[in-house]
Amino acid sequence: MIWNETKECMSRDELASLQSARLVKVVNKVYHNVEYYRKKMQELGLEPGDIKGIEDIEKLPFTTYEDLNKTYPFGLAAVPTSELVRVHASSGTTGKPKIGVYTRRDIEVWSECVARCLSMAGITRDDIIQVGYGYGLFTGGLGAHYGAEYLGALVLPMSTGNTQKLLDMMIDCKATAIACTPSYLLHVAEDIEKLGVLDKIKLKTAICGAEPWTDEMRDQMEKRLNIKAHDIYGLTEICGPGVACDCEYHKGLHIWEDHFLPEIIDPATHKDLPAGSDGELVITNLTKEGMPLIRYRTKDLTSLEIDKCECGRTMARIQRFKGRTDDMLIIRGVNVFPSQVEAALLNIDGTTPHYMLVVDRVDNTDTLEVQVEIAEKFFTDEVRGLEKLSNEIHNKLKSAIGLNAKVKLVEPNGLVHSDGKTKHVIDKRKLYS
Ligand code: DLL
Repeated sequence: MIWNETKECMSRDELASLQSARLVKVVNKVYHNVEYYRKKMQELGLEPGDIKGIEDIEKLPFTTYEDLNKTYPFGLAAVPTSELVRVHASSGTTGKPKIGVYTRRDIEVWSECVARCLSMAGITRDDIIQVGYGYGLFTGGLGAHYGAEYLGALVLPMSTGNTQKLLDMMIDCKATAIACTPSYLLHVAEDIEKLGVLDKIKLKTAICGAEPWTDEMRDQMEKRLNIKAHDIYGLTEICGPGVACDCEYHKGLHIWEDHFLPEIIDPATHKDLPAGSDGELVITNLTKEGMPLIRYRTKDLTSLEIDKCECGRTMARIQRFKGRTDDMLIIRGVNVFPSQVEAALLNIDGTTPHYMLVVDRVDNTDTLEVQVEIAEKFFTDEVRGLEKLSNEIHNKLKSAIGLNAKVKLVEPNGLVHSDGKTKHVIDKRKLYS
C-alpha cells in the first residue's frame, strides 16, 4: 500500500526539481547557521550561490564521522537548543557517539518516513504492532514507535530483553506485526516452535533492520512464521530507521529521495558513480532542521537502481548491502568497533593489547566471545584471581559496548601475534551472501 502517492510516485523530473530547491535551501541554512560547514565551504572557495541544484552536489564537501567527533555533541546543529526536542546516539569508534538531534518538525518528518515504510510492508491502522527494537538513545525503538503511531496502528512498546513477555503479549493482544532486528525475529521463531504456540500467533508482517541480513533469512522467517518480512534501513546521523524500505517486490529498498539525497561514490577516488555501480552510500539531508548533514559518508557499501519499480514508486532502490568500508560489526543490532573493545581492555590492569573478537550466530542469536591475553605478571593458577579479572573485563566491556560478551582469558602469548596487520575479528556469521 502506498502511504502518499503524490510524494512516493512523482516523476523523476519532478523529484529532481524538488531536490534541487531543497538542496539550495539546506546549503544556505548550514552556511549561515553552522560555523563548521561555513569554514569547510570557504576552504573550498564555495559560496551558497554556487550551488544551484543537485547537479552541483559534487562541489560540496563530504561530512564524515571525524567531523561529527570534532563537533560533538551539538557543533553541527543548525538551530538553537531551544528548538531541539530530541537526541539519539549510536556508538562511534574510540571517539564520541554519533549523534542525531531533532526539532519537533524533524520528528514529524521522520515519523512520516517510517509510516511510509510500514505502509509499504502492508501495515495499516488496523494492525497491532510490537516494537521489539531497543528504546533509548538507539533510534530503533522510538523511531518505529512514533512512525507506527503516526500511521495509526496500535503500538506495543516492548523494547528488547524479555522474549517471554514479548510472546505473552503477542498472543494475548493478538499482535499482527512486529518491528525488530532480523536475527531477533528468528530467535523468537525458535521459541515459538519450542513452545508449540504457532497456532496462537496472529503475526502477518515483520519489519526488520538495523543489521545486514540475507534473502535466505527472509525465506526462513516467512516460512517458519507464515508472515511477510520487509527490510528497513536507516542510521542515527541521518535520522534513524525509515530512510529506506523494501516493497512487496523485494528489488531493493526505496529510499525517500524527497528527504534524503543519495549518491554512490567510489570510496577511493571520492567520485560519484552512475546508477548500478557498487560503492559507498553518501546521503544529504534535504529537509532536516536540527542537524542536517551534507554528503554524509555512511560507510555502507551498496548500489542504487533508479528505474521505476513494479509497485509504482519512482524512488531509487538501495540494493543489498555488501558490507562497510570500516571495521564496524553489528552484533544483536548493536554497532561495535574493535577499537572500543581495545580501549576498554587497555584500561584494565592485567590485560594486554592482544585480543580477538569471535562473533558467531547460535540459534539465530549473535554471540560475542572476547579472548584476551593476560599479562605475564597477572598469570596465576589461582582461580579466584582469574575469575575476578574475567568479571572486571566483562563489566567494563558491557559499559563500553553495551553488550554482554563471553570473556575467555588466554595465557601470555596464547594468541597469534602478527608483525603485519593484526586480525582482531573472526566473524563466523555467513552474511552478505
Ligand atoms: O540501526 C537505525 C535502524 C534501527 C535501522 C532500526 C533499521 C531499524 P545505527 O545504530 O546508527 O542506526 O546504525 C546504522 O546500521 O549504517 C548500517 O551499517 C546498519 N544498518 C541499518 N539498517 C540496516 C539494514 C540504526 N536494513 C548502521 N541492512 C547503518 C543492513 C543496516 N544494514
